[in-house]
Amino acid sequence: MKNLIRHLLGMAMLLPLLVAAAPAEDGYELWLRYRPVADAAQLKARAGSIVLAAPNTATTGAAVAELQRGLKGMLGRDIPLAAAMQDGALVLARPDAMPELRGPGFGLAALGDEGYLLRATRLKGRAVTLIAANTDQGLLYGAYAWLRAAGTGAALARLDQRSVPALQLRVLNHWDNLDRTVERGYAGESIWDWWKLPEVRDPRYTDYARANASLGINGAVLNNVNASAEVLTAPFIAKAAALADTFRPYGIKVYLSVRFSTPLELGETASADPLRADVAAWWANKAGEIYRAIPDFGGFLVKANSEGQPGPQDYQRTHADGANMLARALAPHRGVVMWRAFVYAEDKPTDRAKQAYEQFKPLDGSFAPNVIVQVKNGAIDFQPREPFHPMFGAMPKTPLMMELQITKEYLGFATHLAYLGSLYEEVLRTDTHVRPGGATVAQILDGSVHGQRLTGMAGVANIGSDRNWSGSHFDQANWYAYGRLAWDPRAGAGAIAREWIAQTFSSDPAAIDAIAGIMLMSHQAVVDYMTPLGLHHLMGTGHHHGPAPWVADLKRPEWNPAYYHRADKKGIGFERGASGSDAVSQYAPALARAYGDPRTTPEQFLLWFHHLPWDAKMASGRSLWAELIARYDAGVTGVDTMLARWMRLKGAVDPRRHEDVAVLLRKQREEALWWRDASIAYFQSISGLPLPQGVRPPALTLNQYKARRFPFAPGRGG
Ligand code: BDP
Repeated sequence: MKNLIRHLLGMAMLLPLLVAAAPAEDGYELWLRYRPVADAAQLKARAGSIVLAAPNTATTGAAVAELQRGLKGMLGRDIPLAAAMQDGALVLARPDAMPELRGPGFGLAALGDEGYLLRATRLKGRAVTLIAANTDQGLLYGAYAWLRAAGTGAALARLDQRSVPALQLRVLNHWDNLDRTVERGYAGESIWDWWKLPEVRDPRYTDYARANASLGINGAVLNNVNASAEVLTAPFIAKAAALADTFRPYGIKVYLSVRFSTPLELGETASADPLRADVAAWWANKAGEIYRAIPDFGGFLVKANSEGQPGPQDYQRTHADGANMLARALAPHRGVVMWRAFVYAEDKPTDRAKQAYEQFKPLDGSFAPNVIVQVKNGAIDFQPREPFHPMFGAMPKTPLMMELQITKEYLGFATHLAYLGSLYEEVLRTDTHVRPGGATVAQILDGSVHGQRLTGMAGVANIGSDRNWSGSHFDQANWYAYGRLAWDPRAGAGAIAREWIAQTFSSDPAAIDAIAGIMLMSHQAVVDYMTPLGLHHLMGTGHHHGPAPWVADLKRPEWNPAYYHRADKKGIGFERGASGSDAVSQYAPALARAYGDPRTTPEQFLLWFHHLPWDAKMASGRSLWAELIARYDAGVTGVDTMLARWMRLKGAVDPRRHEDVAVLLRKQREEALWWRDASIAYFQSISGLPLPQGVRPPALTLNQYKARRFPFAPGRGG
């Protein structure tokens, strides 16, 4: 008894020490935490040593180092690099170093330059795990895939996976300015410390590269699409080159956003007209200078003639004239131009949603082969929910890449939990109807429908210098989901969420279920409390924080929320059917018909495509007015549920991150309520209708909501 008491006392004294020994989780490690796994025995049996049957390069070195780091974390042991094959070895092999892999049983030829094969098999009489690829890059991706399999509890002894990326360019777009502010960034300053580069290379740059390589992201556009001419001066090229050197072993190419008028602004030409020989020569020389510093430079991203940015139209030239001139400068170096289709002009009365298609569709087929047109997922601007952009499927002779926003400019910044895997999946899986039998947006992107060679996807990064990278723990999942979908646009958002949770929070199946449940309901909740039933662009002016559906006095009509909802005494919504702007006609005929008629328009897009009377009858049997209110309420209830479910996870998730998330969910709850109340107060002032029975009136008056100001909201950039 005495002994037992002494023992217990000893334990009690030890406890604080044990707790102190486990470092508090601050999110820095992302999904590469490599914590001890439940089934250590199987892992031990499959990873006794590492054999490198491939050249020893910076990239294979990174693959081996990551395997060793991962195994050290998951098993608590240092795993040696062995020369000879033993049972239980992890074998990283290229066919040129291990010719037996050329056999038909391995099918390596089909893996291309980036794919990999993971297989539990026998080699040289030994039971091993093979990680095979044709290139070092493929081996690195394979190493990460094996670590993911190990970390998510896959049956390693039966492993047989092969994977090839469906898209070629899988890039992050950083909207980072050279002064370290980040346009639409909610995770602190830019991670690029331009001032200290190129001499100071923050170790974080390597961790950034590791995280991206683990997902297959192979490019980073370093600077804001609203680009400064300075980025193409010698000092900044040297800074970009330092980052490129750091990323190179991880297969990540550096790209730059360029300002179309750069030579003019730097005072080196008298014009920026793309058809002038001196302008073209300037760009060709500049490309040469860049490639001398960065031999594998990826190319340029260009925002031209959009939101006040200069472009070829300033000289009565077309987007194709501008893009092709830059493409010619990059072509000798195998660089590409990613030319953005996010254009709308203030002098055009046309529905903003129609303008990109109108400008680009006639140019189909006139772009140089190394130009890819970058199109946002929807035709307006990264709204909580949008129908897919009608350009997808409508440009059979032009490579198109999709631009998704990972940073949550219109979805509550980094404070609201909104898992964007659901949003991305919804767009990618939509049938464009451009051919009989169907063609999803994902199939348009992967080039299989129109035979495109150049393919890609871009994600506007949510990364900053916050310790947790993304401003909140759950925002890391959006970076993760983007990367996984850029590799395989047909992957499922639910499966991706589960995989992320297992590596990030907990490998306990019950916790994974509970967290996945929260994530998978989050996007709909945000849509409901912000912009239900197809409403869009109702956010606060400039910063886009919070509701401001009442704003109607801004200079450009399409900057006003009132332009988008068009609510009046009789009804609400933007009529884009034949009797309105006829934006529906930009879709394939089957979709144009469906979207053109409110009875066949999916309810989630109803007010996107139609202006309807307040008493229109909805599927639920309610009037549109009552339905709208019910949706706002559902959004708030959704956040209540998310918070309640999260609170039940106390103990299942480490205390620090549990509390971090709980604090944000409480803030989200307040803000969801604010969205609901302010929106109802405003729309009621327009419709003049009473609140349906039992509906709680807004807490404040409309004027009180209108009076809110956010002068220091983050993300406005420089
Ligand atoms: C909008 C942003 C703006 C960007 C623009 C773009 O509000 O900051 O510059 O898109 O994508 O969403 O060019």
